[in-house]
Amino acid sequence: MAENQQNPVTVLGLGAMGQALAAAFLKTGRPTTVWNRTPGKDADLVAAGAVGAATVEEAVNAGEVIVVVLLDHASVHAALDPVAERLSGKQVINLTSTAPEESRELGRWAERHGIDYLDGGIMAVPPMIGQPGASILYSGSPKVFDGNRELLESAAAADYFGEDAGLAATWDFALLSNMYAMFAGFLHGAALVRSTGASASAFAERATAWVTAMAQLIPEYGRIIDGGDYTTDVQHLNFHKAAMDAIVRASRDAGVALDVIGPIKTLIDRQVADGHGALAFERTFEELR
Ligand code: FVH
Repeated sequence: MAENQQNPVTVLGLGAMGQALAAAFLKTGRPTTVWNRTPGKDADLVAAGAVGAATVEEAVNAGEVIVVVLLDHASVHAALDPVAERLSGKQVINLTSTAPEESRELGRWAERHGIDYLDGGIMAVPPMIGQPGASILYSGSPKVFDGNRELLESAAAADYFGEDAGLAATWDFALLSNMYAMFAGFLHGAALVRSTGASASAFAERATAWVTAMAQLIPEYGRIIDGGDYTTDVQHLNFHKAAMDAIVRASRDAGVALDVIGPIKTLIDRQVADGHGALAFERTFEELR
């Protein structure tokens, strides 16, 4: 029997992401039931062939695989706790953004109720779902991951990190940390350039090329950190301190706040003060853990 006949899917939560995921599942011809706390968000999906459930209980009864795409950890419990007994023996794939410990708590909750639990972190925005470039990171039950590959890959590339339910969220949030720091750096640079009258768009063009070139160095950062040898002949922390001091002076002169760049200066200053000035910038990793 084909996977879609074996496993009707239910999607709980029809925000922007839940709607995109349900639409991707429907496109594969899989029987799909949808539910949302506030009624009225299922019209397009029902027109495309989904079954709209009036209650979460009805929705859970209809699916063997329950995909949960709600706001946060609290909303997952708010929706699932009342139907925990109904979920027993079923598979729950939770794609709600939850902190790693919250994902682990949900894994333990699921185990107590006889539910197979897979946690996921979505590395995409809703329009990317079903398109190349979207990926979802998973951890938790290998049985749920392996048994639903076709379903999962209809939404996005699927990568499995291990049985610890908190792993996907850890990688998700690590990547988001990288992303937020990059965007915040852009905002600081745009504020600097704007002080001269140049446009943020002009800066964006140059910043894109610069960040793309600098990103090529990231694998070497990884190798150095894993090797734990921070000795260097070039651009040691003393060098970076001088550069950062100048950037901070330039920012102050331009009236740009130091909220983004200030913490990086603090990290460098601390290492130099502690006698690590001759080591590479990558040593900053040691200050963070
Ligand atoms: N949208 C994105 O770009 C990001 C990409 C990365 C991953 N995130 C996470 O995905 C989760 C859902 O995101 P979303 O974009 O669908 O979010 P909203 O459009 O705000 O929809 C939220 C849904 O959650 C429902 N909800 C909220 N609280 C409760 C509750 N106590 N009980 C039941 N449902 C609840 C809400 O229902 P309603 O307000 O319409 O009644 C929406 O269906 C999220 O974790 C992102 O971080 C998306």
